[in-house]
Amino acid sequence: MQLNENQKMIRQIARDFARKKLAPIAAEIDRTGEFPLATVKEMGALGFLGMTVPEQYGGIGADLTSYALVVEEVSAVCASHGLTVAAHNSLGCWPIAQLGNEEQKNRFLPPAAAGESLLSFGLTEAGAGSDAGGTRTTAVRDGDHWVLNGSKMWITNSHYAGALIITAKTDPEATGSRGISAFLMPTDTPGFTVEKKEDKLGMRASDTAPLTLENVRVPADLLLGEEGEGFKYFMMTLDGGRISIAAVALGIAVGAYRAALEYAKKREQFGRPIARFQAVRFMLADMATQIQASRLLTYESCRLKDNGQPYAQMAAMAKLHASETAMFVTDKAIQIHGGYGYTTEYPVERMYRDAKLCTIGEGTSEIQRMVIGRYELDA
Ligand code: COS
Repeated sequence: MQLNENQKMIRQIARDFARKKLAPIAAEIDRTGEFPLATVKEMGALGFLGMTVPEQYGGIGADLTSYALVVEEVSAVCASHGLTVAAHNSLGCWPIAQLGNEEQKNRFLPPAAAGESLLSFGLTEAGAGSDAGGTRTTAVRDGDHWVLNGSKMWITNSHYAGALIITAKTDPEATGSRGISAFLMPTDTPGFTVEKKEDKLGMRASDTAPLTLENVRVPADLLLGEEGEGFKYFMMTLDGGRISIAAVALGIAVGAYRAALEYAKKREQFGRPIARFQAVRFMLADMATQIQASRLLTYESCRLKDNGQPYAQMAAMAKLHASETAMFVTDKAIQIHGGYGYTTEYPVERMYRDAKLCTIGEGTSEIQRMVIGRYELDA
């Protein structure tokens, strides 16, 4: 893959930061589940939290490839940090930058890009996961406000968000995916509560929580885009989000591969490094091949999106392939480590647990196949 000088420089900055600042804390924050606010702020100072935000709103205004390189490098060392960056940029900043009016962009993007506070995306509900159109949260117009009631689940970054994009049904008569709208909601709005952080298998230091909305009054001028167009907006947002999760998954696979390769070269059995055995070498060959395929799909999605070409199917392919690859590679990385890999002494068991999220979040592998299949049949 050809990178320009700027992209190489950004990748190096992210790689150095991850090795210096994230490697020493990754195992500990996985154990405690503590959100790493200090290093997230440092990522803000480096510009990682405003990667896709245009410069006029305080961001870096980088191309998507540069952004994905940052997510990949960060995730290779600590996927909880990678997911925090990914959700903030692609689910928080991107829809505001694309769909917001000038006032909304000027208000919400600069603090988000500077890392003063995160942005979050409140879409999923207990009964509306894969069936995202099943949104039950309601928004009823009351003068110059909308009054929101309902609840959301699995919302990333919500305890540390300054504002959220919340989806709610604004037309109770509309069926299915119709009649849903998107709102920008500052998190200090009365009636809004972020509930207890979830205790998860992996991505343990990433912040995931349910939300409750009780008579939350949102000013009408915080409607994002057009009323009733919310479903399309979050489908578009998820198309891009899938590239981000592909980059997270790719990073996890790269991190596990690096660890397995290093271990295989050092670990001796039967009088020689295990990398000299064909059984191990074949595993490494399969891992490297799958990683390369994921990388090509992920960065091709970035290229298409940057060039304004259709990218939704490629993004779903990248997300599917990279997340399944992350599972495959982390599994093999543990196998290569043998008993040591099954302990918390080595990072590969954490990576294995982190990888699982990528096959579920922002559309399960089954949803990705559904999306890919639709494009095949419609072509
Ligand atoms: N971009 C823009 N518009 C889109 C779109 C996209 N990617 N996908 C669908 N739409 C539009 C359709 O064109 C259709 O518009 P009209 O009503 O004007 O015809 C409308 O949205 C409804 O589309 P569709 O009928 O395809 O919706 P479905 O309910 O069948 O849902 C899937 C389609 C399953 C693909 C969708 O619900 C989905 O992606 N689910 C997974 C959600 C997910 O990832 N959740 C995890 C969130 S983690 S933040």
